[in-house]
Amino acid sequence: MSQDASPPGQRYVPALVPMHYGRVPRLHLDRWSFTVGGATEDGGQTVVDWATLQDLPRRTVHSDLHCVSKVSVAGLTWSGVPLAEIVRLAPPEPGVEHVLFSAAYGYSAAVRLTDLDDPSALLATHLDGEPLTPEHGWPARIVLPHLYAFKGPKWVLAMDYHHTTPRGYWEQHGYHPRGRVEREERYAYRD
Ligand SMILES: Nc1nc2c(c(=O)[nH]1)N[C@H]1C(S)=C(S)[C@@H](COP(=O)(O)O)O[C@H]1N2
Ligand SMILES: [Mo]
Repeated sequence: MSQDASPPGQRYVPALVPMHYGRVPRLHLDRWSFTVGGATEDGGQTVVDWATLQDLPRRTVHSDLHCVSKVSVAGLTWSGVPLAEIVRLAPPEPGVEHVLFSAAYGYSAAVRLTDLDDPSALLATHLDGEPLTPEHGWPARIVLPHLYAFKGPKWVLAMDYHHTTPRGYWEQHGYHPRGRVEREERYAYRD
């Protein structure tokens, strides 16, 4: 859809193939929730269960997916709840600049709070008009099209606010804390 020019260093492949470590988790909707915690404004946790999620505003976004391993897929249609709505529902303490998303089996990803303001940033439940398949993150995954896709956990379960830069799974392995595709922020370098 938006394949005008490849972002720096990326090569387009025809279709989305599942890319993750380990097995596909089996989650249950009646036990599923997305919990917002850490440095929240009210000091507590907000638990968004599946029924609550259905009542939140939704948006559909057309975007490309960019894996940090240099493979991209064009023209995906995601829909779900804008992450800005989640932040509005459960705001952070003043001064918070980071979040850490956590998913089933210990996967996690560190994201700058300002990157959640992007109108394309979603807690996505659908891909191309259908509920997510188990391989692609059912029941919900994070979609941040302007960041490398490792910033978007499938099978996501929680978001925690942090005052200092957290390290998720790939950030602990030397990948970039910010991860913007247009700036080719793939790796964190030490001096
Ligand atoms: N829970 C979880 N989410 C994940 C990953 C993972 O290993 N575990 N891999 C990430 C990476 S590196 C990419 S490129 C995308 C791939 O999305 P896809 O499997 O739907 O193609 O998922 C991201 N989300
Ligand atoms: Mo990736």
